[in-house]
Amino acid sequence: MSSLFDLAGHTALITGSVRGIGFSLAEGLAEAGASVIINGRRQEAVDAAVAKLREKGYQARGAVFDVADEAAVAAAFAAFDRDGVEIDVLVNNAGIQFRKPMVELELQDWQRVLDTNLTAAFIVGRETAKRMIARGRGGKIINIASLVSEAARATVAPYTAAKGGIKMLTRSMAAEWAQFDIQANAIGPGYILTEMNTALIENPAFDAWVRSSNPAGRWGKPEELVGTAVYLASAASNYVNGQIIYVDGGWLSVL
Ligand code: GCO
Repeated sequence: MSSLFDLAGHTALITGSVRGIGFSLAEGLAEAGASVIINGRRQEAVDAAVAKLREKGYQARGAVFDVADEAAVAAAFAAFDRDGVEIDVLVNNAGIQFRKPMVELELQDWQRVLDTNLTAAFIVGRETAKRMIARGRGGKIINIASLVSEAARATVAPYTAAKGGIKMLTRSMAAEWAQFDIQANAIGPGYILTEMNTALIENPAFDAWVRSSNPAGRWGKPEELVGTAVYLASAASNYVNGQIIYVDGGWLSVL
């Protein structure tokens, strides 16, 4: 049974993985045997994250590029090609949040969130899938969705629109790439204790709302997403495609 979840010999690129959910997923995939590629926009943050994983004996390397910049993505993948790096598992995790009522929202802020949280998953997914198809041995794509892939919260419209798009992009990837033995699925985290959510965690009213809105009665922890990521990255999910698995304490399943 354990071989079903073994990632030894597989290389995983996790975008936006210098901290938070991305770093936890990178660490979990590395613990399952994968060689992981840490991505971020700042060399020093990427180097620090890689060093943390290497100190634990994991196989890790860094790739510094802005996932929303098509030319930067092309250059990064050209470097992977040159170095013989073959990505077997892609986790499209990179994401930003911007909270403001829509009537006050500037177009540039809307666009920046859509570029990073949705378009980047297309750009990096396209470059990854091209190579998976050419190699002929399939692969795994895991997109990070959200509760707001299903239901909206006021003041986070661009994030919500992007995460709704992630749901349907995941299904589009499945529709086009299943024939090449690529499985594209998503993880939908509930409210997780991450740096991006600090303002919410420290707001007593918001904290109370989160705790009262899910039957687990608490925030989730980044490491609680790892099991689902290892499942979707491994042979255990070879006949699963286009799905979102919600790791939300039961939030979306109850009134
Ligand atoms: C917010 C939060 C959410 C969570 C997560 C919930 O402002 O409501 O940032 O977007 O991060 O996406 O699933």
